[in-house]
Amino acid sequence: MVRPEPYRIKMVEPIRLISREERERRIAEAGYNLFALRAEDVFIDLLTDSGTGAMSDAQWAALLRGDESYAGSRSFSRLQETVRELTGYRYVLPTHQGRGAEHVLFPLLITRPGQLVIGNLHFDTTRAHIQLAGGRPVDLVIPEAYDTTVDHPFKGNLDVDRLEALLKSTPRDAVAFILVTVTCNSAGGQPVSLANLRAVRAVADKYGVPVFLDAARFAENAYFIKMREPGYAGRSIPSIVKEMFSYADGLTMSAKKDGLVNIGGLLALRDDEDLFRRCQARLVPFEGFPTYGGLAGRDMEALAEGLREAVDEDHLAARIGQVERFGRWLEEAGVPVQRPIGGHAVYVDAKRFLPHVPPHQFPAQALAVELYREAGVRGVEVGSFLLGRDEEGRQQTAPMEFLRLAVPRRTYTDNHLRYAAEALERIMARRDAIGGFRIVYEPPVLRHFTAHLAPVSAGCPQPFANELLTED
Ligand code: P71
Repeated sequence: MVRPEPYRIKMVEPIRLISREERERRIAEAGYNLFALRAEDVFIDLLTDSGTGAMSDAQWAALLRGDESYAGSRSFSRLQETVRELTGYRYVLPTHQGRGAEHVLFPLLITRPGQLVIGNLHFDTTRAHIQLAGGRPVDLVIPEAYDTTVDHPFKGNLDVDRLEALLKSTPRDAVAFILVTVTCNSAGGQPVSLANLRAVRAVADKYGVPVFLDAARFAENAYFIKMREPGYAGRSIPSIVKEMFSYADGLTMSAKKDGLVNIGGLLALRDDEDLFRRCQARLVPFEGFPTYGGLAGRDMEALAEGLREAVDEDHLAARIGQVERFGRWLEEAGVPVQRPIGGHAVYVDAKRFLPHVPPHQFPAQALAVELYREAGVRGVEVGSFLLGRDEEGRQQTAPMEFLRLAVPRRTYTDNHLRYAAEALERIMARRDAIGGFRIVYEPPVLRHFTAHLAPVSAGCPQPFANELLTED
C-alpha cells in the first residue's frame, strides 16, 4: 500500500532546465567541478542533503518568535530544553554548523600530536578537523561496508574486534577519543546498530577512552534501528534516539541534516562539567556567546522545532522511503549502487559503472559530470578526488568510488528522482564511451571544492598537471 508524505506543499520554488549546449558550456567553464556551477544552471540539485531541505510552516512561524537577545535568549532555552529531552545530555552549546562544533571540541580532546581518533568512517570535514587539531583519524568500519554488493543491515557498524585489538596494543595516551558517525555518511548513509554502540561503549570503558557521536543523521539512524534491529520494532523513535546517545559522552551535530534547518550545529555533553567549561571558553572566541554560539535567535527557534519534527516516525518513513524508491529505480535500471540503500542518499558505485576508468582518473567525478551534461542533475563525487593526497603529496586511492546522489528532505517529488534515475539509465547504455579526468589546478586542503579538471582524452592543457598526478 502506498504511504503518502505526511504534509502537503504550501510554497513552490521554480526550477529550470537549461539546454544541453548551455550545460556543456557551463560545466567546461566550471573546470568540470560541480561545486563551481551556478545553482541556477542546475535543474535538480542532489549535491547534498545539508541545509537544502524545506522547513515546515511551524518552523517558519518559529523564525518570527526568535528572541535575538545577545545573552540569555529565550530561543536558546527552548533549544537547550529540546536537546536535553532528546539526548538526555545536560550541557548544550549551539554552533554555526557541524564543523564549528568540531573546531571547539576536538582540540580539547586531542592533547598530543599524533593521537588517534577512531571512528567507523570519518566524514571529510571531520577528518580535516581531526588533522588540524594534530590528531590522526583511523577508520574501523566493518569490512562489509566496502563491498557494495553485500547486504548488511548495519553497514555503518564499527568493527569492535579491531577496535579492541587496537586499544590493547596502543598506550592509552596515544588515543584521544572514539567518534561514531550515525548514520555513516562515507559508507553510504549506512546505520549503526544499538548493539554495536553498546559494544563500542563497553570496549571504550575497558580502556578508559571517551566516546562521541557525530550525530548529523541521528534520527535516520534511529529509524533504521526500529526497522531492522531485533527487539526494537515496538519502540518509539525518541526512545531509540535516547538509547543511542546514552552510549556516548557527547555529540557534535551538523543540524543542517536531520535538524531540518538551513544552518546550525550543536555540541552537547552528557555530564562532564569540566569539559563543558573548557568548550564554553573556546565557543566564545570562535563561535559566539554561549546562548547563541554562531546562530541567530530565530535559527535556534527553528532548530528546536526541526529537531522535534525530525523524530516523527511518519516523517522518517516518508523520507527514507523516498530514498529507498530512488535506489530501487536505479537498481532496476541496472545501475550498480551501494546496498542496502542508505538514509539520505543513493551511492552509485562508479568502479562498477565505469570499470575502464582507473581510480586516479576519478570515475565517480566523470560520472557526475556526465549526469549534469545529460540531465542538469548535480551529484557529488565521494572517492579519490575528494580524498586527496597523502603527506608526501601522492594521490591516495579511496576504497570506494561513489557518485553520491543526496536527497534533500521534503524538497523534491518522486518524479524529480525518477527523472534522475532515467538519466543514469541512458548513461549506463553508453558508458563505454565515457572517459576519466585529471586535475589541472588544486589548492592544498579540501581541494575538491575549488579544483579544476580536464578530460584525460583532451590532452593536458597545463604543463604541471602530469607532474601532479604521478601516482606510481
Ligand atoms: C554532506 C555534508 C556537507 C558537505 C560537505 C562537503 C561537500 C558538500 C557538502 C557534513 C557533515 C557530515 C557529517 C557526518 C559533519 C559534517 C560537517 N556533510 N559530519 O554530507 O555529513 O557538518 O557541513 O554542518 O559543517 O553533504 P557541516
